[in-house]
Amino acid sequence: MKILLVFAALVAAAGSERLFVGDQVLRITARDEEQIALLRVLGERAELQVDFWRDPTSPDHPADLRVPFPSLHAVKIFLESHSISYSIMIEDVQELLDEEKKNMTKSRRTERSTSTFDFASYHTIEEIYDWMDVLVDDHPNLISKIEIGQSYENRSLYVLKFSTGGSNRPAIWLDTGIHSREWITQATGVWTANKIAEEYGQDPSVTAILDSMDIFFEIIANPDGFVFTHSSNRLWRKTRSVNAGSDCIGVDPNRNWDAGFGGSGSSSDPCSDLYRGPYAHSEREVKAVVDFIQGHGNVKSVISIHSYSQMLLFPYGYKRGPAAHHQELNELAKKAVSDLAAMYGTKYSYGSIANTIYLADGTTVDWTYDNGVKYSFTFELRDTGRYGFLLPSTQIIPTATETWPALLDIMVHVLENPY
Ligand code: INF
Ligand code: ZN
Repeated sequence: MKILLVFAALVAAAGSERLFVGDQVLRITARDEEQIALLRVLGERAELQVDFWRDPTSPDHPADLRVPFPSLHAVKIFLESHSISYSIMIEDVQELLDEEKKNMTKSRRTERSTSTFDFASYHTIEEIYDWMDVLVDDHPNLISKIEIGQSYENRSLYVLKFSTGGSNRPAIWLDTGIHSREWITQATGVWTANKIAEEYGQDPSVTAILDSMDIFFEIIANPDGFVFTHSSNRLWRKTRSVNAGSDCIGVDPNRNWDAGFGGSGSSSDPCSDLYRGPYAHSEREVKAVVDFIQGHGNVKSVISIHSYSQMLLFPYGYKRGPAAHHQELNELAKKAVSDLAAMYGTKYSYGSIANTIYLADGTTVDWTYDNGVKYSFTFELRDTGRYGFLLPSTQIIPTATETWPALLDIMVHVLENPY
């Protein structure tokens, strides 16, 4: 087994896959604003190449930081010398990546012999796009696949359309995977799309929803990034567009929307993971959704799914003041997280983006909300940091299963509260 792993590492190295041998993820608890400021300084030291999985924001909200092996010593000395407390969440990032890869290979073998899609495994873009065609073939009167545009690297941006007829019915939009490394989201997207298909005609709520509304589901909202997470760097978050005047690649597609674009909750540095891009909607992956939602004109709810942190969030992110429908969104979020927790006890926090995590400008749901979509929500799925973006595939089905009642709560509320 050891030999196999060494072999796998060599194969990976022979390709151009980035390895994370010895990298650790530290959970850091800053005790005051001064320590938070020190953590920002740490993040700005480019030579350390640290990667904030969760940003330092407030003393009651710990930061998660991936530290490359060569920087570990310096970072720990820095933290200790400033008396900033931390614990080690992930001892060796590469070990989790090796495990993840092994599980994908194992699952692929059983899928080949049984010709069934394994919802409990992570998949490549080819596997997911092939599965979409099978789903459409199996439900020709309910589901169709539409292409809303192409990515920067010219991949199709596919959306599954669930519709039982009518013309331009009120619609619900769902997206997963806009941040490519958040693999639990695309996996939850696949499970959920399948669930919607299975439950139409069975579950009274799903049936009622689809008898008068359409659902649009973009499962791989950032295909270039997703391919890159499989081929080259498992922890890639952004798009893959080339930035003029910089060697750094990509834009944060959750800072690129025209809602408070360019504020303090994003970066103007193309090398940052929070780079907002040269102008709003510069990213084809974002512009395609903007054009779709505007062209449709009857989208009543947008649910944009991220990970990790276990939160259900709603506007605003670019300002602290409450949204006009704060009360209603807050009540609905409260019910949704309570129904989610009822399944396995998984605890979610909820509230506006700015007051629950941090000020963030140019985000999806702020743009949709400001453009007339009252029911705009963002989920942050499991976990709270034990595995972070590297959530084991054994948690895919539990995560998707517990999220389902929360999604249904929102969709039923949209159905029952036409506007
Ligand atoms: N975190 C938040 C981010 O984009 C998620 C988020 C969603 C922020 C909506 C603001 C609005 O910074 C992640 N995952 O993407 O860790
Ligand atoms: Zn995200």
